Amino acid sequence: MLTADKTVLGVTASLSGRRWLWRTGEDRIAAGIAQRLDLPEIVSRLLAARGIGIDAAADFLEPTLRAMLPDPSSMTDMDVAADRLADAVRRGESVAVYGDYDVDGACSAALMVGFLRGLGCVVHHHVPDRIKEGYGPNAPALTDLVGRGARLIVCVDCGTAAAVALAAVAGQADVIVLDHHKAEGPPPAILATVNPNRLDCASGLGTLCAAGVAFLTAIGTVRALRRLGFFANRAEPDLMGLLDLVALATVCDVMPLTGVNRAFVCQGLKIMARRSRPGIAALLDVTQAREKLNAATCGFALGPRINAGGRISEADLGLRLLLSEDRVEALMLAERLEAVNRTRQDVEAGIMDAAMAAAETQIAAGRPALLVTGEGWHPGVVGIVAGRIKERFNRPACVAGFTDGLGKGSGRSVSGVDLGAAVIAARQAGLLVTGGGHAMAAGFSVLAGQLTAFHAFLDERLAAASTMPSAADLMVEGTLAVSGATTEVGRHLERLAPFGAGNEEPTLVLHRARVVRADRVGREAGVRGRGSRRATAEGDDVQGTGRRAGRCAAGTQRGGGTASGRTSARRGMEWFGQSVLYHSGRRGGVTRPLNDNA
Ligand SMILES: [Mn+2]
Repeated sequence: MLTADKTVLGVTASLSGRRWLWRTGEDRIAAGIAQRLDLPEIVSRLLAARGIGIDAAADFLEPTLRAMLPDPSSMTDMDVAADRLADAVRRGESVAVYGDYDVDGACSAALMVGFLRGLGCVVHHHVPDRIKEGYGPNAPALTDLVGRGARLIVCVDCGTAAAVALAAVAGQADVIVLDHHKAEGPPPAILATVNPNRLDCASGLGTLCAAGVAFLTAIGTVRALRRLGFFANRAEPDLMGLLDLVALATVCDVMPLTGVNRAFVCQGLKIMARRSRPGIAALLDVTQAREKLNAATCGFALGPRINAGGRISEADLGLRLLLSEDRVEALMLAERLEAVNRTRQDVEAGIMDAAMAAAETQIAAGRPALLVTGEGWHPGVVGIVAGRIKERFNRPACVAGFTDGLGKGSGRSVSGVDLGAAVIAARQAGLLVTGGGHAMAAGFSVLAGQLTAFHAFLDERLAAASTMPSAADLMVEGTLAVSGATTEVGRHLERLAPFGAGNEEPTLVLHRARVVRADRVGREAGVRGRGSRRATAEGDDVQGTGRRAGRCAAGTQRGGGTASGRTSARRGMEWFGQSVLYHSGRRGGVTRPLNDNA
């Protein structure tokens, strides 16, 4: 499905060192899709490049829950969990929801708390503090929830690996885990562990985030209650209204936006646009997100702010915002998160320059794995810094902050390099205090005295990374002339949205074009390439302004060529170019794109 056999327009190294490679699907499939659905060729080619078959194309363009929603009961333990929750509802029991401090944790907790309260339960909740308590359930917090009267505890986005902590409340409360983290062994000895990634779950739903699992659990619970006649004289809850939370969590947990996840996000964005949840509406107002709501709004505007509380302030700020039913309170919480997020950015900026410089030195020394540390670096932001370093150098990168001789760190990897396995192996080799993760991300803690040995271990284990190009390849899916970048084509391309993991924003090369002006747009613009950039492109006598949505790369080809007359390209290119018009240094010369690193 993915062929990358030759470079696009002969670009073997852009100014930022990237190769431009084709990402294309099979011509036969593209042609079949175009014919079946009467689409412009460029759209059918993009669908084929995403591995979408002829029969699946219609559902991809119109992803309905009716077509995509799986049977909740296909997940191991779901029926037990749903029956127990239905029981709690019928008896009006006191329930506790134990969450997590990231966006998926906050969303899945808000979903469960709201759902159960709506059905009449008394619901307590707890979100652990990242630094004081760490990830996952802990015995003191669980015991406290029992002390507050909870007879049923629902852990969301955590709990699969918490057998020891969960044993603390055995016999005092039933425990249900709704999680999606990969299980390494058997589930804990509790009432129910609903997790598509537990070893014995054959549902095939491994790409759900925890909020997706919680949503399916809500459906299962309503179904159980319906069977019991609970709704004989009362209305059933509006489960679709919970999809804004599922969409937000799915995007922010970087789940692939395909299959049922795509349906969740499409429907959830519509719910969000109705502004019925005061917390999300308030956060949108505070962030002044003016563009049409899309996956990027979740990933870049809402997500970081909800996360900010858990990173450097009160862990449950995000959950409280999502649960708020009062617009005034919601606005106050949103403003607090906005302020916390600014502080987070400052904290991060304070680390970034030093970390980047250290990484650069290691690159110059030829080290395959980057490991940079600093005294007092805030453990809540080291993961973000690692991600930026990884992107800049296309190498696995770990960043740790030290306090009292103990470093708490986080790592991010490039595809094809399993960082999590290396960190686990380092822990097993006695080089780390704690360590775990998966292929693309890992967390660890390390003693100062072990740092050198840990870095050497990573270098050896990840030696293959040193042969990777210094910048990631840019995958290009098509070319356009400036005159071809019309509003109509743009509208068709937007039907492929929402874009994100598993369904990347298309990158198209705008050829025979020259950027004549480029301005930065937006408050965060240019700080770390996060903002958007407005660019004016000129293709002979055609001009256009690119802004928002899509990625568009412009290069000048040798010999140039004439685009077809002056068009409404200004309007036509509205669609394009959040950021990236790339261009050649010399007009008509060899293609040397200035910047595709945005
Ligand atoms: Mn999660």
